[in-house]
Amino acid sequence: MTRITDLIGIKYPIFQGGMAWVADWHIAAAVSEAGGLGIIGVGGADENWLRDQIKKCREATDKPFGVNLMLMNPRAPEIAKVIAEEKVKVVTTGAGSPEKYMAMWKKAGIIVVPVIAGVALAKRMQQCGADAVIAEGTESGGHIGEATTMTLVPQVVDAVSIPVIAAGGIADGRGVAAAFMLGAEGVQCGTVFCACDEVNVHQNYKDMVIKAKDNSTRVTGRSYGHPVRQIRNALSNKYLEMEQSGVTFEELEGLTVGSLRKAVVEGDTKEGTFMAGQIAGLVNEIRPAKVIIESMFEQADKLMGRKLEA
Ligand code: TUI
Repeated sequence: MTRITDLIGIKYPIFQGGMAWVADWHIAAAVSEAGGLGIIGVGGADENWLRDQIKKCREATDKPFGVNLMLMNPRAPEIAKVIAEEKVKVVTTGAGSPEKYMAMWKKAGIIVVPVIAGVALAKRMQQCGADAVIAEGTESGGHIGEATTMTLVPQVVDAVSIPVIAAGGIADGRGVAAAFMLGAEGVQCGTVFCACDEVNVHQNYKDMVIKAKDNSTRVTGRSYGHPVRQIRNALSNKYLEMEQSGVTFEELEGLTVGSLRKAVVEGDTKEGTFMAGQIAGLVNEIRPAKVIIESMFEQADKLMGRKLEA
C-alpha cells in the first residue's frame, strides 16, 4: 500500500503505460481487473475513438482505469474535454505540459498524473495541482527524455511532495523494488505489457519484444529534438543513416508516417516502428496481465523483506 493505491483505490501500485496504438481497452481492462491501473492510450486518435474505448472498457471492468493524453495530438483540446465529460478516474499525459487542462480536470474530480522527464516540469506540475507525477527515464520506449530512471526518480522525489511513480526499465519485481528504494510509490510499465496475452497487437510485435536483447533498441530523431526509442530494424537503420547524413526532419518525416500503425496492426517487421524500452531484453515470454503483475509484486515484496497480504 502506498499513497498511489490509496488515492486511486487499486490493489497494486502499477500503471500500464498509455502506449499509442497498443494500449486500447483490451489491455487496459485486463490490467485493471488484475488490480493495477489500466490506461487507454489515445496516441494520435480522436475524441470519438476515445468515447468508444471508454464505453468498452467500462463494459469489461468495473475497476478504475485511466486515459493517457499525448499532448502532441492536434486534437488534444477536444480529447481533454471528453476526458472531463466522461469523468475518467485518472488521466496521465505525455510529451508536453498539460497545464491548460488542469483546472477543467480537477473541477471534474479527475486524478491528474502527468508524465515528466525532468525536475523542472515535475515542480511546475505539483504547483498547478497534479496529484502525482510519473518520472519517466530514457530507458523507456517511444518519445523519451535524457535522464535515466536511476538518476531522475530520486531527484524528482526530493523536489516534490506529491507521490512519484517510476517508469523506464521496469519489468519485474527487482525493478519494482529498486524503484521503491529510489523513493517511488508506484511504477509504470509499458514494454512488458506489449508482450502479454490480452494486448491487442500483431503477433509480430509481441515476437519482436520477446526476441529483443539488452542492446536491441535504438533512438531515432535525437538530433532533431524528437528522440524515439524503438527496436532496431530495417526502418530504424535507414532513419539513423539518413539522420546522420544531415537530412532535415521534414524530409525524414515521410519515412515514418504511419509506421507505428504498420508495426502494431500489420506486424510489418521491416517498415514498422516497434516502440519498446531497453528492458525488452528481460521480457522473454508472453503471459497474462494478471500473472505479470502478481509475480512482479510477489518478487518485490520478498526482496523488500515483506510478506504479501492475503
Ligand atoms: O509521451 C511519451 N511517450 C510516447 S508519446 C508517443 S506517440 C509518438 N509517435 C510518433 C512519434 C513520436 C511520438 C510515443 N511515445 N512518454 C511521456 C513523455 N513525456 N516522455 C517525455 C515526455 C516529456 C518531454 C518533455 C514531457 C514533458 C516535456 O516537457 C515539455 C514542456 O513543455 O516542458
